[in-house]
Amino acid sequence: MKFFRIRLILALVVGITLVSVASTCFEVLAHKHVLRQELQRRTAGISKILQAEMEKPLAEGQTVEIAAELTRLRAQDEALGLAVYDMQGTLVAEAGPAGTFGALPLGPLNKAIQQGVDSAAFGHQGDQQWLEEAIPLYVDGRKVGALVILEDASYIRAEGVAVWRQGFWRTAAFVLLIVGVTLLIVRWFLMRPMVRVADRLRRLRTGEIDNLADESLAELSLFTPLAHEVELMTDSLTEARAAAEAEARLRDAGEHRWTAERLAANIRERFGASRIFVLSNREPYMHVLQGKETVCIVPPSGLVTAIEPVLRACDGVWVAHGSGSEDKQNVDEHDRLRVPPDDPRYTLRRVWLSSEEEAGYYDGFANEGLWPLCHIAHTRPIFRASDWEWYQRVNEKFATALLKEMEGNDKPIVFVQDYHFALVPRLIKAARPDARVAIFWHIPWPNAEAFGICPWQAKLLDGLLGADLIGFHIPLHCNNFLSTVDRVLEARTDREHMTARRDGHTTAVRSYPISVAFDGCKPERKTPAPSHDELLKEFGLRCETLIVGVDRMDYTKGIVERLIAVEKLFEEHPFYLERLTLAQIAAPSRSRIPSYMELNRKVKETVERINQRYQTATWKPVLLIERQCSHAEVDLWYRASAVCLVTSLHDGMNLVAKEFIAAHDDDDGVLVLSKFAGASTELLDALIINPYDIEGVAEAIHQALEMVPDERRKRMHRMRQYVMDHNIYRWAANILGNLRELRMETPSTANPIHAQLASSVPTEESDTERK
Ligand code: ADQ
Repeated sequence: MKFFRIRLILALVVGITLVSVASTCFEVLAHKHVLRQELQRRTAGISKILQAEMEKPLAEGQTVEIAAELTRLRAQDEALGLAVYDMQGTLVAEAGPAGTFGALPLGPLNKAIQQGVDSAAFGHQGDQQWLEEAIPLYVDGRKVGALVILEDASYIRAEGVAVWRQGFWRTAAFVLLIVGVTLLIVRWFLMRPMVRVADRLRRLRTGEIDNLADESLAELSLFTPLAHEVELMTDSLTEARAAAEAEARLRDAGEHRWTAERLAANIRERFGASRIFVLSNREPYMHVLQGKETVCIVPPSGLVTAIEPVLRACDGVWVAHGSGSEDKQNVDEHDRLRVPPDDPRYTLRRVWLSSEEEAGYYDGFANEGLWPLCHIAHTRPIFRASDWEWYQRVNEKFATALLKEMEGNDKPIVFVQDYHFALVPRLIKAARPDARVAIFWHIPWPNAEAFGICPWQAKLLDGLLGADLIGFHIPLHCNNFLSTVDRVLEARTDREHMTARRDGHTTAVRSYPISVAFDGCKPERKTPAPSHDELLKEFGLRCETLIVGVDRMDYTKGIVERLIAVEKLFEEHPFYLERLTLAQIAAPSRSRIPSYMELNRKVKETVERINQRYQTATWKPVLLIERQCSHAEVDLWYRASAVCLVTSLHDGMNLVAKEFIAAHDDDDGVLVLSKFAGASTELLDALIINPYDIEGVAEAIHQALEMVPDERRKRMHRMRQYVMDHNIYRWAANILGNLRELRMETPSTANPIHAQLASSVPTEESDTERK
């Protein structure tokens, strides 16, 4: 540090001095130049006046008069000397210190006499400096001699010296000031933050991590990339330490809870050289514009949380639609990039879709056809032949991209996501029989009659049966799927082993309830839950109790039914007026589709109606927040809310229910949950409701609000334990583990592992019974 300071001071002194000397030198030269020009101009002016007065006496040979006149003029102009010469260059008369003109160089004089032009030159002798100006003298247009004026120029040098002196003192002052300020800047803005960072890293190393999460590195903002890296390092070290401690705790307690690290280790161990390829419509990293800057964001999605540790562990490939506005500018020539951008571990391959492809495949067939087909929510599916064409073409396009990525990889593992890609498993398997292919269907599978509405159901089923493993959230969806296969295709289904066999290929059908990234390994939050007043302040509102609903704006989520149930609660229990607020956070979704536009209108209309009926200046029964929030924001609303309402008319699982439970580290809060959400099969301590029964929902909310704290805590605690044990890492480990265990068979061989996998799957349950 000492040497650094000395080196810094020396560098500053030398640098500032060199710059100052150079700048003073220019200043002196410029100043002298100006003074010289000024003197020349003044002398030339005087000589012109004298010229007229000398010409006549010279022509008449009045030498004495000339001398007298020169003496007078010299005194008047304070010139150093004046002299008149004849045409032979002989001194006619002079005024000035004796001998001055005899010692003069003859340059300007000769020029004036011989060439008849004005001429000037600076001369010096010892300390003396002068300007010599010579002008020709004429009589009747004939040259008769020359007049020479000597002006004192010594003051020009003196002024130059004065400028140098000033420059010296200025340089000295600059050096002192700049060195002082620099040392202060180094101390305040460099050393202090560095010492803080070093201290932070030391505390991290020694395990004193308690307060680190709350400390920001704002002081390091001057070095944004460094601060960012330190933040990342702090986070990953903190997480790694917490994970290691949690693992040790779990091992000690003989538990086998899944964590991201355990999942990664498991994948590395079990999959060896096999590479994993994931296909989904939504990409895990998206490049978008924020202001004028391109940023890489992670779209909120549970899938990224689950799949990322897997892909990181085996350096896999994720193929997805490149939907970010700046995505195309951020890929290589093969449309690939390495992600996560801060710590590249796997490859993201982006596939581009035209607006027609998106409209036909995504908006049309997937979201206006398959989505309402699979959800019994009384919105009629729309099947257009043109959309089906696009769906097939886009499935082929993604399959081609996937196959290209798989080239050179032996026995790859392929994990396809969701109803957007029903045809992909068959396409992959046909081209690469050595691949193990699984598809997870994130939405419900309805009963066979309902699915029969789809004109292309046989092709969809055939596409799906190309997979070795098909996953649904709950056993009911597995059974519905097998019933549909039975009814539509020539295939042999086996309910005991939960398989479907077609053209010599067996597909296992299993339930894997998806979940959230909650493993109890994150450092426990020390901050108390935010008060609802803090959250409502932004909207100018207040209340005593907050309840929350978080959904994509989708007609399957029962948002309108929920609002009407809350209105019913106020009718039945006016006690809650001015006390209770429902915060409904709704992310805009699929807003180009007419049924979604209609829902949006209906939700707003219902909120306005209820609010107009009951609201006061500082309170509203319903606060509608229509935007996509970050996970952190949603988490604050969950924590500040006493009750969470999940009123789906039909839902594969519903992650909001599990997120609410994971957020409540105070072991408090009540979940009101639709019996038509897959989550209701697992979260038995929630208050289970039928969203179509408005009075029933209103009463359940009332029951939730009145539940005694002890009961609330017991229920929440049990649900938290359950979600922790059945988290998203377990989900991913189970699917991929089962896929790995499937023995790849020749058409005639039975697959004994199916029996083993099927043992946990219950037998068929009637879909109609459940609804
Ligand atoms: P979704 O229908 O999207 O998923 P869900 O499971 O509820 O439904 O997940 C929604 C996710 O979006 C949650 O993580 C939630 O936090 C988030 N979200 C909702 N509104 C938000 C907002 N305004 N701002 C920010 N985030 C918001 C489909 C199926 C589900 C199944 C999942 C996973 O329909 O049944 O559970 O896939 O398989």
